[in-house]
Amino acid sequence: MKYIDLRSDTVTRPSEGMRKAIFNAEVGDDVFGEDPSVNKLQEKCAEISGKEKALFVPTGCMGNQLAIKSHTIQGDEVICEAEAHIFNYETAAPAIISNVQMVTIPGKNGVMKIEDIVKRVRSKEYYFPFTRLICLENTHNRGGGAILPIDNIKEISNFAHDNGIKVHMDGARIFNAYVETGITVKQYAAYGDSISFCFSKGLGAPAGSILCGDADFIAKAHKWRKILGGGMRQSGILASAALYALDNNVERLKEDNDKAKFFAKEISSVPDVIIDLDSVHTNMVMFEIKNTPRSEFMSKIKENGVLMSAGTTTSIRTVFHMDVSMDEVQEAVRIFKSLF
Ligand code: TLP
Repeated sequence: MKYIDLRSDTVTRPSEGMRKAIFNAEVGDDVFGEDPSVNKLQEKCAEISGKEKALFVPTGCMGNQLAIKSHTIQGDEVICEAEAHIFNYETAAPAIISNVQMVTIPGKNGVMKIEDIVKRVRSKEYYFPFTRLICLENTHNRGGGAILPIDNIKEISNFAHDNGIKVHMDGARIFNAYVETGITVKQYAAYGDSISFCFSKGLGAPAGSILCGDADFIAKAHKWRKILGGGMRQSGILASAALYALDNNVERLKEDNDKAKFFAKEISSVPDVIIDLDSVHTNMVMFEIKNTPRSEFMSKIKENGVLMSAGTTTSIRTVFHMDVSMDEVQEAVRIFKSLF
């Protein structure tokens, strides 16, 4: 059976144009710093983010973990929202790699209130850990793809910097926010000391993410990428796909956001569906089904040809991307409604 795959935008496969770019990629040994495609990508991403330097990394997880490792020292505290990817889906890597303690703050759709952050920042007594870093996630995965309001980002960033705390933004899907708000990656990144974003999600590349920051920070991250086994050789093969994605697939993310909004609105008319339409900002839709365990619903809809994934601890997640056409979205809605 050919499924309509709404589990994640990570399932997108390289398009023909992207495969041609990969085929024609100029490559060299990036451990020697000699891969022209990687160097071009890093320069381009430094420019996009307005940071001094950028480092190509295999995954979004590695980008986030290198950021934590490079900003902190052992025993520091790192604040993030309670549903953050860094805290929930990265296999406790901050504890393993950076030996830091995570402080989680419950938010709404991934948005932390400044007063909740202020309360959790440690005073300087010797017996407290040092609050070193705040991690933001934009768009927010478990927040249902929600966009962090720019004023909230600004407020948190100003507070952090006034108190000697660094800010990292996990911008895995930052371009989904950009096409919706018109706020550029550079504008979002200006409030943080570092930002990471992914090419392997809605942008459609097979693998790869980027970490951007100042030169000292990227020098540390570069060393730690090697320590963690992420020093790649002819990775221009992947960087060329990322360059193609930046040139061709950014503006089209708006279509994915629109597909999600269409889907959300349609399923909200089903009385058994619990959904907050106001939280659907980009390419994800989270919902619950009254009186039906989610595993049961997900199996049922799978039998009918639609794949979905788990969202938060209770919700079901659907993600819209370039490998589901509008016709398929309409078909998914039809199948969905037929189950009630
Ligand atoms: N998210 C994946 C799963 O891990 C849940 C998905 O399907 O959405 N930051 C954010 C906000 C992410 O959503 C993800 C991937 C990552 C980082 C990690 O990226 P990868 O998978 O490249 O390590």
